[in-house]
Amino acid sequence: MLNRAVIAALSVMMLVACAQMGGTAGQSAIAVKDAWARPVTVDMGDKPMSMGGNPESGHGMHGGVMKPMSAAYMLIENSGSAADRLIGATGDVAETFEVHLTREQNGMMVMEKLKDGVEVPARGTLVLKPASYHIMLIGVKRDLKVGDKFRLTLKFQSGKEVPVDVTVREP
Ligand SMILES: [Cu+2]
Repeated sequence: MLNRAVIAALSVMMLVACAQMGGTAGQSAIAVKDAWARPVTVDMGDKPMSMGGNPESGHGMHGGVMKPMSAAYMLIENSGSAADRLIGATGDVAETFEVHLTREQNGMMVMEKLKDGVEVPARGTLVLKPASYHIMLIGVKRDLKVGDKFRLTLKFQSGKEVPVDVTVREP
């Protein structure tokens, strides 16, 4: 037979359990896998610049000035029950970080800056990959050679900031 003390204790335990569930419901839970970025040479010397190929690689015009650029790719997993948005990144490897989408327009590959970022669905994965979503590194400050590592901090709409170690490799 249950006495009042036991019933009270059970009630408290159930309340705590509910509060804990409530605390995690409606939140994103972010984990990042397989982060990598394209190599880039910052000091071009007198070597000619290649203007062709994939717009995510190498050197390009940004704000009318030729700046060394790279792009970072990764899998962003959200095991939480609420969607979130990747809105940007910070780090010391470049001057500016932007969330971009590469897509085809009139037979040309063009990059679009996503001012509102990109959604990471609840219990889903956002894939950043070449010719699709990526984080553009604009004004890269040092050579990024294959095998180098650097740190980015991803920023999400929820306020979460997620540090990521990125390895430089060829696409
Ligand atoms: Cu880009």
